[in-house]
Amino acid sequence: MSDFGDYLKACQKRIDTHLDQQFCNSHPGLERLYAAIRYSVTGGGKRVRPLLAYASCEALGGTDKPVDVVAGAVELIHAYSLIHDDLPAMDDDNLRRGRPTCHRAFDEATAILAGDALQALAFEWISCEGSWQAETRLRMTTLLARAAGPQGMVGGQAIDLASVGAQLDQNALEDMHQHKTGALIHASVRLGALATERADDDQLAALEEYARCIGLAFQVQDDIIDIESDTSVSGKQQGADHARGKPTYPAMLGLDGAHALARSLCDQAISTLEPFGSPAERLRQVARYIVERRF
Ligand code: GRG
Repeated sequence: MSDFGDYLKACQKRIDTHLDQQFCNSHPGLERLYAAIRYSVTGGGKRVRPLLAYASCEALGGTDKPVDVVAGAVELIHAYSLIHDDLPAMDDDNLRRGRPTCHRAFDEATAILAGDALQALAFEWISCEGSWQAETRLRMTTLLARAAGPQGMVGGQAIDLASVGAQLDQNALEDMHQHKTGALIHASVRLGALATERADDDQLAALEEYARCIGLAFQVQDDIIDIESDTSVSGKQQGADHARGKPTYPAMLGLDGAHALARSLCDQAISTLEPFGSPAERLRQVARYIVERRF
């Protein structure tokens, strides 16, 4: 088995190639919209969600079915969420991945439409992929819709907006993140498994628990990075979210407590993979990567 760094690069290249191919055509009259879509989808990013879909598929022995379709769909939903999250009505950010945000590089209306288009395309890709049975496609679209919508990511964003300046306890903070970030991470793991069309209920339940743990660990680590990168630059322990009045794990548990929580969630995630044996090694490595990453 190649080392994880090589695997990560191979998955990133695989999804980048797939996405490039989907958006290489010109669309007369829609050049600006497609330029904004390409700008947002092909502009880097760690590709954690596609990585999870690939690794989850591998845990079930892999497939000759097109797992790139679900890996691409979750990345489109992610890209759409970042475009809309950066808008003036939300976080009003000027930079994303070291470049101007979509609405700064283009304009607000184009950014809104690019996000809307990406969301619709994610569902189109899954529902039109004829390699899966119709029942599988229905299951996948329902799963992704719930993860993206008010019961998932959009609901989490609404809770987040309502919580600015509020005192959330740890349960409320976890609930917000399980919706806002965890739901799509969860969908990525499950969709990778469903793509094989041979995941049984016990395997899906185990993967669900794995996804719950790493979804939360991802956010805890993100809060830690936010603080530590800020500390190293300014010498002050105040991350961007904390500065915006948003509750964070380091603020609630202290930096050491947040590190301990991330490690414990990673261990829990890895322990749920025992029944899968060695095919789940990539998922174990992804769990470690999520809590060890520095950006
Ligand atoms: C606006 C509909 C709508 C939803 C917004 C998920 C979300 C809800 C907003 C994303 C903004 C954000 C900073 C969320 C916290 C989770 C997070 C760290 C997202 C960034 O994901 P990465 O680190 O990004 O995977 P890259 O750039 O690597 O793709």
